[in-house]
Order: sequence, then C-alpha cells, then structure tokens
Amino acid sequence: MTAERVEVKQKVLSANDRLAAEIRADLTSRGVLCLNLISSPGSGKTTLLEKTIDELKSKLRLAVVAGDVQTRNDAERLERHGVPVEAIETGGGCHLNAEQVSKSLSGLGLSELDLLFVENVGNLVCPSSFDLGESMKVVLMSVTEGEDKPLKYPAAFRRAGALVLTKIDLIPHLQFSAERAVENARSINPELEVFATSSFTGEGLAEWLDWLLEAAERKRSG
Ligand SMILES: Nc1nc2c(ncn2[C@@H]2O[C@H](COP(=O)(O)OP(=O)(O)O)[C@@H](O)[C@H]2O)c(=O)[nH]1
Ligand SMILES: [Mg+2]
Repeated sequence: MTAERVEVKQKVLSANDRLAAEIRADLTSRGVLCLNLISSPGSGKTTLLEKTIDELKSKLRLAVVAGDVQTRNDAERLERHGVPVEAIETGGGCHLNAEQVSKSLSGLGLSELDLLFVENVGNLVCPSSFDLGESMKVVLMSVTEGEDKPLKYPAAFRRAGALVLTKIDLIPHLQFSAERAVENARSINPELEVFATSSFTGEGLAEWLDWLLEAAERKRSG
C-alpha cells in the first residue's frame, strides 16, 4: 500500500472510531448490550439469531441491525420472529461501518431495548477492523469451514469476546475436530468464551442463551 493510501485509510478508520465511541457511550448509558456478529457468509448467523429471538423475546427486549451487500432477505427472515429489524444494504461494501449503524439506530427506539444484535456482512476479514460501537464482537465459525480458520483469519478471533461454533450436527459427516478448532481459536485469543451449537438440533443453545441473559443483565445494572 502507498503512503497516501495508508493515510486515507487511517483517516477513515479514525472518523469511524469517533462515531463508534459515541454509539457505545449512548448504548451504555441506556444499558443496552450490543453484539456485533462476524463470520463468513453462510456460517449460520441469521439462523442462530432466529432461534435466539424465539427463545429470548419473552425475557429481553431485542432488536437487530442486519447488514448485507445486497437484499433485505435476512431482515425479512428476522422480522417474522416479531422483533424490530433495520436492514443495511452496503451496495458492495464488505463490512458495516459506524455511520450506517448510527443511522439505523435512529429507527429503533433504543430506550426500549435490552439486547441489540448487529449481523455484519458475511466476511471474516473487513468487519473485524471496523468498530461499530458494540459491547462485544462475536465470531461465528461453522464446522464445514475447517479447523484452521482462526489461524488464517486471526484478527476476527483476536478482537472477539466469544466464539460460536455452528452446525455441530454436521460433524459426523465431516473430518473436523471441534477440539482442534477451539484450540486454534484459543491460541489466538485465550480469553474467548466458546459455545458449540446447532441451530437445527438445539444442542449447545442453552449455554449461549444463558450467557446472553447474564451479559444483558450485567449491562443493564451497569
Ligand atoms: N446443518 C445445519 N445447517 C445450518 C445450521 N444453521 C444454519 N444452517 C444452514 O446454513 C445456511 C446458511 O445459514 P444462514 O443463517 O443464512 O447463514 P448466514 O449467512 O451466516 O446468516 C442455511 O442453509 C441454513 O439452513 C445448523 O445449525 N445446522
Ligand atoms: Mg445472514
């Protein structure tokens, strides 16, 4: 990268970081837990959110900001589960930025929320560089992606507070060691909370849901 391009990129990132800090302060003052979900396309973000919403919507006030390069498909899937959803179509952008999220939040009635999910654009690289003002990044990785993805895309795993291993119902059909995948992820980030889940069979979802409830409660009580 040339020196000029580096400078432009740094300016974009610092403007983004300033706005993200404002979003974070606003959400924190209202006691809203915000999780930024990052993964490759098709890892199961929307499916996990559909299950999570069904299980938690009687206990927490939920909303979702759903980002994709194109289409409102995910937003429409999620809206059917009865929570407010804002769609962001990036029109080619490989990640969400704080400005897009800030605009979406104005449509969501933040004072009425406990837990806000941001489904980032499917991509394990770009989304990890852009702070959206979230409380925590959560990285998802499906068992079909291979055990070495934390080693190949370390930034997403380093910056996340939790890892959700998805689609574990498929493990019997694959050559995939969940132990090795988690070991790889923890070699990048020893602090990661890890959940091994299947949105199809429901395995592992109870631990994920309990963790969300506790984290939302901690955020609400400051
Ligand atoms: N076998 C299996 N498939 C899943 C699971 N979760 C999602 N899928 C499938 O994976 C594909 C992509 O899921 P989606 O939630 O749209 O992924 P996203 O792109 O990360 O939002 C869909 O065909 C889902 O039905 C799971 O737990 N087990
Ligand atoms: Mg999706």
